[in-house]
Amino acid sequence: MDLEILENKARKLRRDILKVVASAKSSHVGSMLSIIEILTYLFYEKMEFNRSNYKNKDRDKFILSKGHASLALYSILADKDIIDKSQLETYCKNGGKLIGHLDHSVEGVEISTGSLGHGLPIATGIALANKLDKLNNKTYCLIGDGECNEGSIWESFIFIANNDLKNLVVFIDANKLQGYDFCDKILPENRLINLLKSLDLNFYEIDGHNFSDLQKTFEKISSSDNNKASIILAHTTKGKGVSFMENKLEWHYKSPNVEELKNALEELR
Ligand SMILES: Cc1ncc(C[n+]2csc(CCOP(=O)(O)OP(=O)(O)O)c2C)c(N)n1
Ligand SMILES: [Mg+2]
Repeated sequence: MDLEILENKARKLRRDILKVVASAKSSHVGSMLSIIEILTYLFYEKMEFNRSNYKNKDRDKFILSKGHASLALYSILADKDIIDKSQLETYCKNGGKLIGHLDHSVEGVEISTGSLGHGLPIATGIALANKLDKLNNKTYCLIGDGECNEGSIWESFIFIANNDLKNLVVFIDANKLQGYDFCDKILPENRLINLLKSLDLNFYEIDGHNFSDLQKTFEKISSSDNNKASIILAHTTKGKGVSFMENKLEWHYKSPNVEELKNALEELR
């Protein structure tokens, strides 16, 4: 793993996202910035996912269950030339194909998401189907901590625990915030963690902005000798990388004005 390459890529993705969100005057920039290291690690280090193989049946699959962070994935697809780079400029604009919630009609997108609680059940089904087909691939799914308030997430976890889905890795983006408040004011994180531990799956807690943590966790996953799925609770910061956006509720919905964009890009030089 080349740390410098990954860090440069993460910075580039953050810059691309900020410019597009500012131009579109759209929401959810904080939700995108918290998952950049996880996505960078998966798409540039871990998964086999590129222009030549992304349509193969036996490729690794990635499901972004928190589909309101769609632009984070679209930016990677543009960076990998799977969609046209100029398409990013049409994001959330009239007549554009890249809408604010993830859309599977876009090349490289597995399923449409945005209604919270749907991505994990579908990822679970994909992992089960791939296991039955004896494919040697993995399915990765990324859900939000607020999204864990959805009942369908827990139906999925119980099903996952009962079905030996070793080929499934679920990330929880624990950025401590959801749409209208801090998660702890709604359902405290320690309850969530206790419930996750009770599932008896492979459970890891990491710093979700630390590439070495990500790498070490995947080493543990590949050396584990059981058939269980893995859950990685990644502690992250909403708005990560832009000091005035970090851990601030308003950046769930707000988009940066000209001055704010300039200051944000300055921090990410
Ligand atoms: C079923 C459903 N209810 C409500 C919403 C509106 N909504 C969009 S994002 C969001 C907050 C999600 O919080 P979290 O999962 O923690 O993601 P974060 O924004 O922190 O990345 C809400 C309530 C939705 N998209 N789907
Ligand atoms: Mg959250």
